[in-house]
Amino acid sequence: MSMTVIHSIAFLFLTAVSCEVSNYSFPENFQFGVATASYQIEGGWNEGGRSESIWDYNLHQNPNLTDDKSNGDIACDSYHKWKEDIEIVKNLGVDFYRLSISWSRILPSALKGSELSTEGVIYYNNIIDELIANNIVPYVTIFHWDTPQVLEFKGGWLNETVIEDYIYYARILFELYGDRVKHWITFNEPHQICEQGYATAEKAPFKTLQGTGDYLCYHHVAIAHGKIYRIYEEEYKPTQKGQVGITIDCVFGAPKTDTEEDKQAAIDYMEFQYGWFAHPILSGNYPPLMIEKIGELSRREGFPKSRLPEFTQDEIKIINGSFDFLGLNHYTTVLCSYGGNYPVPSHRNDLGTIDSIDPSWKPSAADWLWEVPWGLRGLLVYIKDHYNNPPVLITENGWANRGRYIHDVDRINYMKGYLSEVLKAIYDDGCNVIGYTAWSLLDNFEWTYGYTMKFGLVYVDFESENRTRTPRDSYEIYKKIVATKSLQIY
Ligand code: PNW
Repeated sequence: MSMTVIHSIAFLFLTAVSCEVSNYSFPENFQFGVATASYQIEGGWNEGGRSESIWDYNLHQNPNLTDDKSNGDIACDSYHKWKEDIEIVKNLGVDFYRLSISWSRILPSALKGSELSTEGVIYYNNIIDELIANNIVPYVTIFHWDTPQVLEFKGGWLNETVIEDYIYYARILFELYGDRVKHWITFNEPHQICEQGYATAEKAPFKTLQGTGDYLCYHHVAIAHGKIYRIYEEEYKPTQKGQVGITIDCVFGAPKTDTEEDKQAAIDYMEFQYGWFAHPILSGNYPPLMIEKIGELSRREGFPKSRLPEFTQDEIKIINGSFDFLGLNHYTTVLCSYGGNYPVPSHRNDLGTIDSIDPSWKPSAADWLWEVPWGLRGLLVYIKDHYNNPPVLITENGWANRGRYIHDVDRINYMKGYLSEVLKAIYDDGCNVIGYTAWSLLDNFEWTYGYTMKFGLVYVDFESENRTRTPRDSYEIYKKIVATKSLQIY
């Protein structure tokens, strides 16, 4: 027997027995996709008149911000290799490709009223045309963390003037591409934009305004989202007939034990970690628990008013119900109980719970990601029960490892396990899940982990000038899942 045959048998055996997969098939109209984001793959950081985003600026100033002292100057070089990327997407057979647009590539001066970069406009125009020519539906994220540095100098998401700048930019995208793009995601993960960007300094712009900057940031993001949703609804939807949603990420919080106290801790956790973002959009305001608790703590801490800003009645009207679909990024789960020692003030102190994990959970290479497939089902049921079963599009889910690792059996098991739970949520629980997106098409610039952390279905050789792409086993397995709409692929 040849080595290849032995290898294939071992591979089949491993992937077939290591997790129990659901017998259900995905509904006929269920959409499968794969995702990337501009700063993580494009490179070409100063080409075609592009200006610096907050990531370019901060990493150019201080290379030590990433584990491998790297940045996104070249990344996967998708600024030049976009056609090859689309071929890889095409060969995967997915229904859609979720990409994001770099604001500073389209509008180098960023401010409301500023001029377009012709090269930037052409770059995305080509991509969109090529996707459509290949029968792949473009799903476009308008903002995936790469605020133009020009805006950050004015306070970024802490300054309410950014709302008008964002609206100017998003309108331009509708004008330029809305004839062909019918699926828009206004923001990727407000939680990470605001908490990691403005409070815990884990992401650009690396600010440490805990318990204040994070709340103010999301306040402006929510208003910008609501306003642009209404603008699209009134001015573009009648002719362009597209859909607008937002992607909210959530680590599912389950009680640590079945005591009443831990159950309540998990409820609080979900209100603060998911409701903070979802509640305004799905129910019109911040969760009552957050309004009450942050108001009370702010008073005790000597603040003249709550650190959680208040929406006006007009804003509530605009934001409430501002979605055609709800994007969900989900990777992992934690166990909740009360406690923890956090800075005062801070969002985590306001919440008042501590996260732990079950030692039986399989860890990934990322220190925040364990394989807990049932958490995804729990989260989908949570959304259904709390928010009247909205259409949920899973816009990211994926597994991290290190190294080349072409035979990535761990990623395959993770994906099958999580997709099994999606099937149970659809058929056993009646959740309205409309699609699934694998993160990510390519290994890419994984923020402060640099290139050390790999989420790709496709391995990218960052040592080679050509940034050679090699599909992993998970790419082949996902291709079969997509083609058969089933997890029973052997
Ligand atoms: C996402 N969590 O971020 C981002 O949208 C991607 O750009 C990123 O590459 C990907 O996940 C992998 O990290 C997240 O703590 C960061 O659960 C953290 C969490 C979730 C998503």
